[in-house]
Amino acid sequence: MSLAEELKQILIELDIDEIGNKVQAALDSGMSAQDVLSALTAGMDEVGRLYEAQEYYLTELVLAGETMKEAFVILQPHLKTDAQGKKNKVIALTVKGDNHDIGKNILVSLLMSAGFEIVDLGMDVHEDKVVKAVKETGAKVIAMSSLLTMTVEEISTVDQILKKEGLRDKVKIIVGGAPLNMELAKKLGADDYADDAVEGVRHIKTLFGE
Ligand code: B12
Repeated sequence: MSLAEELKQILIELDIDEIGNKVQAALDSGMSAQDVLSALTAGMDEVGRLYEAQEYYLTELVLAGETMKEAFVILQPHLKTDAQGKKNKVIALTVKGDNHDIGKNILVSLLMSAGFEIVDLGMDVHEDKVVKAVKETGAKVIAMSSLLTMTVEEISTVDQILKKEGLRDKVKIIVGGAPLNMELAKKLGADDYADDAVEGVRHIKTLFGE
Protein backbone atom coordinates (compact mmCIF):
# COMPACT_ATOMS: atom_id res chain seq x y z
CA MET A 1 0.00 0.00 0.00
CA SER A 2 1.34 3.48 -0.84
CA LEU A 3 1.83 6.00 1.94
CA ALA A 4 -1.11 8.00 0.63
CA GLU A 5 -3.30 4.90 0.76
CA GLU A 6 -2.09 4.16 4.30
CA LEU A 7 -2.96 7.68 5.45
CA LYS A 8 -6.38 7.47 3.87
CA GLN A 9 -6.95 4.06 5.45
CA ILE A 10 -5.91 5.13 8.92
CA LEU A 11 -8.43 7.96 8.76
CA ILE A 12 -11.19 5.63 7.56
CA GLU A 13 -10.34 3.29 10.46
CA LEU A 14 -10.57 6.34 12.77
CA ASP A 15 -7.27 5.37 14.37
CA ILE A 16 -6.79 8.52 16.39
CA ASP A 17 -3.81 7.05 18.32
CA GLU A 18 -1.86 6.23 15.16
CA ILE A 19 -2.65 9.15 12.86
CA GLY A 20 -0.03 11.55 14.27
CA ASN A 21 2.77 8.98 13.89
CA LYS A 22 1.70 8.16 10.35
CA VAL A 23 1.58 11.82 9.30
CA GLN A 24 5.03 12.34 10.79
CA ALA A 25 6.38 9.24 9.04
CA ALA A 26 4.95 10.42 5.71
CA LEU A 27 6.56 13.85 6.11
CA ASP A 28 9.88 12.27 7.18
CA SER A 29 9.84 10.12 4.06
CA GLY A 30 9.69 13.25 1.92
CA MET A 31 5.98 13.29 1.09
CA SER A 32 4.85 16.91 0.70
CA ALA A 33 2.47 18.40 3.26
CA GLN A 34 0.05 19.11 0.42
CA ASP A 35 0.03 15.44 -0.63
CA VAL A 36 -0.50 14.38 2.98
CA LEU A 37 -3.46 16.74 3.18
CA SER A 38 -4.91 15.35 -0.06
CA ALA A 39 -4.64 11.79 1.24
CA LEU A 40 -6.33 12.74 4.51
CA THR A 41 -9.09 14.57 2.65
CA ALA A 42 -9.64 11.47 0.50
CA GLY A 43 -10.08 9.54 3.76
CA MET A 44 -12.62 12.09 4.96
CA ASP A 45 -14.52 11.76 1.68
CA GLU A 46 -14.71 8.02 2.19
CA VAL A 47 -15.95 8.54 5.78
CA GLY A 48 -18.66 10.80 4.34
CA ARG A 49 -19.59 8.13 1.81
CA LEU A 50 -19.79 5.46 4.52
CA TYR A 51 -22.00 7.77 6.56
CA GLU A 52 -24.30 8.27 3.59
CA ALA A 53 -24.42 4.50 3.08
CA GLN A 54 -25.38 4.18 6.78
CA GLU A 55 -22.34 2.06 7.48
CA TYR A 56 -20.99 4.82 9.72
CA TYR A 57 -23.07 6.88 12.14
CA LEU A 58 -22.71 10.22 13.88
CA THR A 59 -20.22 8.78 16.40
CA GLU A 60 -17.90 7.89 13.52
CA LEU A 61 -18.31 11.35 11.96
CA VAL A 62 -17.32 12.93 15.28
CA LEU A 63 -14.33 10.62 15.60
CA ALA A 64 -13.28 11.33 12.00
CA GLY A 65 -13.31 15.04 12.83
CA GLU A 66 -11.17 14.43 15.93
CA THR A 67 -8.76 12.21 13.98
CA MET A 68 -8.34 14.88 11.30
CA LYS A 69 -7.65 17.51 13.95
CA GLU A 70 -4.99 15.24 15.51
CA ALA A 71 -3.36 14.83 12.08
CA PHE A 72 -3.45 18.55 11.60
CA VAL A 73 -1.46 19.23 14.78
CA ILE A 74 1.52 17.57 13.08
CA LEU A 75 0.76 18.77 9.55
CA GLN A 76 -0.04 22.43 10.13
CA PRO A 77 3.50 23.78 10.64
CA HIS A 78 4.51 22.19 7.32
CA LEU A 79 1.72 23.73 5.29
CA LYS A 80 3.58 26.78 4.17
CA THR A 81 2.50 28.65 1.10
CA ASP A 82 4.88 30.54 -1.12
CA ALA A 83 3.85 34.11 -0.43
CA GLN A 84 5.40 36.65 1.81
CA GLY A 85 1.98 38.28 2.12
CA LYS A 86 1.19 41.63 3.64
CA LYS A 87 -0.97 41.93 6.71
CA ASN A 88 -4.21 42.10 4.79
CA LYS A 89 -7.17 41.23 7.00
CA VAL A 90 -9.53 38.36 6.27
CA ILE A 91 -12.63 37.48 8.30
CA ALA A 92 -13.11 33.70 8.36
CA LEU A 93 -16.13 31.76 9.56
CA THR A 94 -18.43 28.82 9.10
CA VAL A 95 -21.99 29.94 8.46
CA LYS A 96 -24.90 29.89 10.91
CA GLY A 97 -26.25 26.42 11.66
CA ASP A 98 -23.08 24.71 10.48
CA ASN A 99 -20.63 23.08 12.87
CA HIS A 100 -18.04 21.90 10.34
CA ASP A 101 -14.85 23.84 10.93
CA ILE A 102 -12.01 21.59 9.79
CA GLY A 103 -11.87 22.97 6.23
CA LYS A 104 -12.21 26.53 7.48
CA ASN A 105 -9.38 25.96 9.97
CA ILE A 106 -7.12 24.63 7.22
CA LEU A 107 -7.82 27.74 5.15
CA VAL A 108 -7.09 29.93 8.18
CA SER A 109 -3.76 28.19 8.79
CA LEU A 110 -2.72 28.57 5.16
CA LEU A 111 -3.72 32.22 5.12
CA MET A 112 -1.75 32.83 8.30
CA SER A 113 1.35 31.20 6.84
CA ALA A 114 0.86 33.39 3.76
CA GLY A 115 1.05 36.44 6.02
CA PHE A 116 -2.61 37.44 6.25
CA GLU A 117 -4.13 38.68 9.48
CA ILE A 118 -7.14 36.54 10.34
CA VAL A 119 -10.25 37.45 12.28
CA ASP A 120 -11.58 33.96 12.98
CA LEU A 121 -15.21 34.13 14.07
CA GLY A 122 -15.46 30.34 14.48
CA MET A 123 -18.40 28.21 13.38
CA ASP A 124 -22.19 28.56 13.50
CA VAL A 125 -21.80 32.32 13.12
CA HIS A 126 -24.84 34.62 13.06
CA GLU A 127 -24.85 37.24 10.28
CA ASP A 128 -24.95 40.11 12.81
CA LYS A 129 -21.57 38.98 14.07
CA VAL A 130 -20.18 39.23 10.54
CA VAL A 131 -21.49 42.79 10.17
CA LYS A 132 -19.97 43.73 13.52
CA ALA A 133 -16.61 42.25 12.50
CA VAL A 134 -16.58 44.12 9.16
CA LYS A 135 -17.32 47.39 10.96
CA GLU A 136 -14.75 46.82 13.71
CA THR A 137 -11.86 45.41 11.70
CA GLY A 138 -12.26 47.00 8.27
CA ALA A 139 -11.37 43.63 6.72
CA LYS A 140 -11.75 43.63 2.95
CA VAL A 141 -12.40 39.92 2.47
CA ILE A 142 -14.84 37.53 4.14
CA ALA A 143 -14.10 33.81 3.72
CA MET A 144 -17.12 31.66 4.52
CA SER A 145 -17.39 27.92 4.78
CA SER A 146 -20.60 25.91 4.37
CA LEU A 147 -20.62 22.12 4.36
CA LEU A 148 -24.34 21.47 4.54
CA THR A 149 -26.86 21.84 1.74
CA MET A 150 -29.25 23.31 4.28
CA THR A 151 -26.82 26.05 5.34
CA VAL A 152 -25.62 27.37 1.96
CA GLU A 153 -28.50 29.90 1.95
CA GLU A 154 -26.77 31.61 4.88
CA ILE A 155 -24.29 33.00 2.35
CA SER A 156 -27.16 34.93 0.81
CA THR A 157 -28.29 36.10 4.27
CA VAL A 158 -24.84 37.58 4.90
CA ASP A 159 -24.78 39.19 1.43
CA GLN A 160 -28.21 40.77 2.04
CA ILE A 161 -27.45 42.16 5.50
CA LEU A 162 -24.16 43.65 4.28
CA LYS A 163 -26.11 45.38 1.49
CA LYS A 164 -28.67 46.66 3.99
CA GLU A 165 -25.87 48.05 6.16
CA GLY A 166 -24.24 49.73 3.16
CA LEU A 167 -21.11 47.59 3.59
CA ARG A 168 -21.33 45.22 0.67
CA ASP A 169 -19.19 47.26 -1.72
CA LYS A 170 -16.46 47.50 0.91
CA VAL A 171 -15.86 43.74 1.12
CA LYS A 172 -15.41 40.75 -1.14
CA ILE A 173 -16.98 37.43 -0.20
CA ILE A 174 -15.31 34.12 -1.05
CA VAL A 175 -16.95 30.84 -0.13
CA GLY A 176 -16.06 27.17 -0.04
CA GLY A 177 -17.34 23.77 1.01
CA ALA A 178 -18.57 20.61 -0.68
CA PRO A 179 -22.15 21.65 -1.61
CA LEU A 180 -20.89 24.74 -3.44
CA ASN A 181 -19.51 25.56 -6.86
CA MET A 182 -18.76 28.85 -8.60
CA GLU A 183 -22.21 29.11 -10.17
CA LEU A 184 -24.10 28.53 -6.91
CA ALA A 185 -21.70 30.78 -5.00
CA LYS A 186 -22.42 33.67 -7.38
CA LYS A 187 -26.15 32.97 -7.26
CA LEU A 188 -25.99 33.25 -3.46
CA GLY A 189 -24.28 36.64 -3.70
CA ALA A 190 -20.63 35.66 -3.20
CA ASP A 191 -17.89 37.17 -5.38
CA ASP A 192 -15.76 34.07 -5.58
CA TYR A 193 -15.49 30.36 -4.82
CA ALA A 194 -12.57 27.95 -4.49
CA ASP A 195 -12.50 24.16 -4.44
CA ASP A 196 -9.91 23.79 -1.73
CA ALA A 197 -7.93 25.83 0.75
CA VAL A 198 -4.77 26.10 -1.36
CA GLU A 199 -6.77 27.42 -4.29
CA GLY A 200 -8.63 29.63 -1.78
CA VAL A 201 -5.41 31.37 -0.73
CA ARG A 202 -4.63 32.09 -4.39
CA HIS A 203 -8.07 33.52 -5.00
CA ILE A 204 -7.91 35.65 -1.86
CA LYS A 205 -4.61 37.14 -2.98
CA THR A 206 -6.28 38.05 -6.26
CA LEU A 207 -9.21 39.60 -4.40
CA PHE A 208 -6.68 41.82 -2.62
CA GLY A 209 -5.17 42.64 -6.00
CA GLU A 210 -1.88 40.89 -5.17
C1 B12 B 1 -16.25 15.51 10.05
C2 B12 B 1 -17.69 15.69 9.64
C3 B12 B 1 -18.58 16.10 10.63
C4 B12 B 1 -18.14 16.53 12.04
C5 B12 B 1 -17.52 17.97 11.93
C6 B12 B 1 -16.41 18.21 12.93
C7 B12 B 1 -15.78 19.56 12.72
N1 B12 B 1 -15.33 20.13 13.82
O1 B12 B 1 -15.70 20.11 11.63
C8 B12 B 1 -19.49 16.52 12.84
C9 B12 B 1 -19.62 15.21 13.58
C10 B12 B 1 -19.71 17.65 13.82
C11 B12 B 1 -20.52 16.51 11.70
C12 B12 B 1 -21.86 16.76 11.93
C13 B12 B 1 -22.84 16.68 10.95
N2 B12 B 1 -22.67 16.33 9.69
CO1 B12 B 1 -20.92 16.11 8.88
N3 B12 B 1 -19.39 15.56 7.98
C14 B12 B 1 -18.13 15.44 8.30
C15 B12 B 1 -17.29 14.90 7.12
C16 B12 B 1 -17.08 13.39 7.30
C17 B12 B 1 -15.94 15.54 6.87
C18 B12 B 1 -15.94 17.07 6.74
C19 B12 B 1 -14.49 17.53 6.75
O2 B12 B 1 -13.99 17.99 7.76
N4 B12 B 1 -13.79 17.31 5.62
C20 B12 B 1 -12.36 17.58 5.52
C21 B12 B 1 -12.12 19.05 5.16
C22 B12 B 1 -10.61 19.29 4.99
O3 B12 B 1 -12.76 19.29 3.93
P1 B12 B 1 -13.80 20.47 3.70
O4 B12 B 1 -14.50 20.82 4.95
O5 B12 B 1 -14.62 20.12 2.51
O6 B12 B 1 -12.89 21.72 3.34
C23 B12 B 1 -12.09 21.79 2.19
C24 B12 B 1 -12.79 22.47 1.00
O7 B12 B 1 -14.18 22.28 0.97
C25 B12 B 1 -12.39 23.90 1.12
N5 B12 B 1 -13.14 24.83 1.95
C26 B12 B 1 -13.93 24.61 3.01
N6 B12 B 1 -14.39 25.77 3.48
C27 B12 B 1 -13.91 26.75 2.72
C28 B12 B 1 -14.09 28.12 2.75
C29 B12 B 1 -13.47 28.92 1.78
C30 B12 B 1 -13.66 30.39 1.80
C31 B12 B 1 -12.65 28.31 0.78
C32 B12 B 1 -12.01 29.15 -0.25
C33 B12 B 1 -12.47 26.93 0.76
C34 B12 B 1 -13.09 26.16 1.73
O8 B12 B 1 -11.08 23.83 1.64
C35 B12 B 1 -10.97 22.74 2.57
C36 B12 B 1 -9.58 22.13 2.51
O9 B12 B 1 -9.07 22.03 1.22
C37 B12 B 1 -18.26 15.24 5.91
C38 B12 B 1 -18.06 14.38 4.65
C39 B12 B 1 -17.12 15.03 3.64
N7 B12 B 1 -16.43 14.23 2.93
O10 B12 B 1 -17.05 16.24 3.54
C40 B12 B 1 -19.62 15.11 6.56
C41 B12 B 1 -20.85 15.89 6.02
C42 B12 B 1 -20.43 17.29 5.60
N8 B12 B 1 -21.75 15.95 7.15
C43 B12 B 1 -22.96 15.76 6.80
C44 B12 B 1 -24.05 15.75 7.72
C45 B12 B 1 -25.40 15.36 7.15
C46 B12 B 1 -23.87 16.09 9.08
C47 B12 B 1 -24.98 16.19 10.15
C48 B12 B 1 -26.28 16.86 9.69
C49 B12 B 1 -25.22 14.77 10.69
C50 B12 B 1 -26.36 14.64 11.69
N9 B12 B 1 -27.31 13.83 11.32
O11 B12 B 1 -26.37 15.27 12.71
C51 B12 B 1 -24.26 16.99 11.26
C52 B12 B 1 -24.51 18.51 11.13
C53 B12 B 1 -24.01 19.29 12.31
C54 B12 B 1 -24.02 20.77 11.99
N10 B12 B 1 -25.03 21.50 12.41
O12 B12 B 1 -23.11 21.25 11.32
C55 B12 B 1 -23.12 15.57 5.29
C56 B12 B 1 -23.67 16.84 4.61
C57 B12 B 1 -24.66 16.50 3.51
C58 B12 B 1 -25.15 17.76 2.88
N11 B12 B 1 -24.78 17.95 1.64
O13 B12 B 1 -25.83 18.55 3.48
C59 B12 B 1 -21.71 15.15 4.88
C60 B12 B 1 -21.32 15.54 3.44
C61 B12 B 1 -21.64 13.59 5.07
C62 B12 B 1 -22.45 12.86 4.07
N12 B12 B 1 -21.89 12.40 2.97
O14 B12 B 1 -23.64 12.69 4.29
N13 B12 B 1 -19.97 16.21 10.53
